[in-house]
Amino acid sequence: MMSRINNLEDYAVDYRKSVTEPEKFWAEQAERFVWRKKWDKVLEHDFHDYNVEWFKNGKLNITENCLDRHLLNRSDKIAIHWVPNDPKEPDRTFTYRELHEEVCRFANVLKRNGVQKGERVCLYMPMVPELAIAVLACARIGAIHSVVFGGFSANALADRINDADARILLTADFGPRGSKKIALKEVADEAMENTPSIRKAIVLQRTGDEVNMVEDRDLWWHDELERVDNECAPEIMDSEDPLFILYTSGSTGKPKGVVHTTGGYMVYTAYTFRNVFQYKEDDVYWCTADIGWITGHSYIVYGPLLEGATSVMFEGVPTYPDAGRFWRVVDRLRVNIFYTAPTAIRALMAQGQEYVELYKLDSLKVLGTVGEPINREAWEWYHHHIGKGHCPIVDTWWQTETGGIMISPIAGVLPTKPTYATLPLPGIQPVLLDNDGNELHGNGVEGNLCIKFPWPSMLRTTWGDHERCKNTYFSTFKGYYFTGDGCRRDEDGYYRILGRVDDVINVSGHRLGTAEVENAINMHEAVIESAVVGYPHDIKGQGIYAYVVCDADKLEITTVPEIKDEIMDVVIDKIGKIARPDKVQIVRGLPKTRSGKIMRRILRKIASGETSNFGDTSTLLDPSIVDSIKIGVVKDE
Ligand code: 6R9
Repeated sequence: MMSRINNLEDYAVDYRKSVTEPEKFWAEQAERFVWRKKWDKVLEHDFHDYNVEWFKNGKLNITENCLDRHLLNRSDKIAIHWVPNDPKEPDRTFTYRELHEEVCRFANVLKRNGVQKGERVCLYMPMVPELAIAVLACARIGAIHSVVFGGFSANALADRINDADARILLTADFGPRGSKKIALKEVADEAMENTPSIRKAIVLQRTGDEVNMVEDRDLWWHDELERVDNECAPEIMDSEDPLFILYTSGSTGKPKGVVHTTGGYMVYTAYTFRNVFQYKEDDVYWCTADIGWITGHSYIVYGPLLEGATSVMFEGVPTYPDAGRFWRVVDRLRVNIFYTAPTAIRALMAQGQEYVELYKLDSLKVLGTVGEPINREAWEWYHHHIGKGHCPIVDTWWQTETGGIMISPIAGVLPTKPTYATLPLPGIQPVLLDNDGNELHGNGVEGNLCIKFPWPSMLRTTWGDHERCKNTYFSTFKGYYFTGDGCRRDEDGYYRILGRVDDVINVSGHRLGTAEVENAINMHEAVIESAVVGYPHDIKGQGIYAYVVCDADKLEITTVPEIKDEIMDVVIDKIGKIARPDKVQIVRGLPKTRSGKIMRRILRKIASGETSNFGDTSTLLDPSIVDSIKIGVVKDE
């Protein structure tokens, strides 16, 4: 059996097999793991009345595969190397043996507090090792974890707890982030005023600052650990038992609880981690995401541990204490594989070269990006200044719902192309559909990105509402999983994600990707980033409205009207007159969610003259940005 894709031919062989004999292909991948009982059938599926089962009736525990399985050969290998927010505080490391012990102990804490198999545990934690430990402890005893990013508000937290009917909340006193401290316990207290299902909160002392503890409800993490031993046999789970719920925002309604199950998720996250990043036994891997997002679940916790990797886990932010923080950690820990988001790359790029030049970065072999389309300028900067021109960049396209990476280069194996996610991984059958649902064949086409065959880590349902899952993902195009993204397959058959389809604008009958216009605008040397939306236009159908963030230093030497003209010229130059923005507004920042996604819904409303009814804005990082944009809105001439 081929264990890793080493060259283009391996890729072609694996890919072909994954399409012609999918069950055989994935069974071979699954054989690498410990199963307490083998599956009866690899796959059963129905994309019409949505139902998918992988490794049916297989029995296993994912933590046995993440931890116990490595105790023979990797027990002293570092599993997690944790780097705290404050560089003066010491790092903490956990070998596979130590991590195994910590997970078993905390699993016993959960059991002691009455957590049963199948019950939901909500985690609202800083990026500390205890978060990863607690996630794995849930999986150890078959409880379903629901991690809520530490930046969400009390209301958002309460909604998620209530939707999942969680019984236990795991939290901490405070969460250090840059020069600030997030008052997690205080927010949790406020949330728990409206969460009748919560029986107990277990509170980690992270900073040691004083917090309010409610008698009979709140327990100290360290006290609880003293009451348990470190033996905990893994609960034997069915392949299709839920492993976790993770809430994600859609274009409408309240956040959905995306449900992932055990067997397929395990096989797919391990397979993709090993292949996409080409992880080799002694490599040090660092994913800068937060465990509160899917990237953290699949590529900080499960994927790397399943593969016995050494991972860096980072508590801080890219710009604290200065914009060289990432690169200092890379040099100090000799990081080989570095995986981050385009938004971070752009933020660091804007801070200037001097923060990069201080560091060697000679340990780096592979770079990755995830979460949004990467613009060409950021790609080139990452490639030249961080990768020194020799590290392949894996631009990984996937979603909370897909569980793992779907379209991506395989580092060093598939040739990369700036701004392209390139080709589907084995097992993934993407298709592009026109708006009437017809498959677009051949190359040089553009359409709605759908997937036509199941893959092991796809979402199984949305918590408590299977109809919603069917309606959101399987009803727009009958018989297909609809991603919500627009995509182009170029002349070479390479895939380029154009952004959410709801962001496509149509100007005088010409379809334009907002990302495409932004890429052009971002080429202006004074521009840090931009967001483009469509707004109703009497003559053209839709006009183009551009919100642009400029480098303050560069803005000083030219005037705002000059910059606006120059920006329009760049767009005309890069795409053509049809893409020329009708309105350009220089703004101090874009309304972003805490995960770095631009809330275009708000920008579209402002551009179309609305000043209220922005819907759910609970995920906004800095709501004051919205007000500042409203004040400066560009009116019709
Ligand atoms: C993993 C993650 C999913 C949406 C997705 C798409 C965008 C993610 C991308 C990308 C272009 C990439 N997206 N990766 N767009 N290139 N490499 O981010 O999950 O938070 O659910 O977001 O993000 O629009 O549909 P999630």
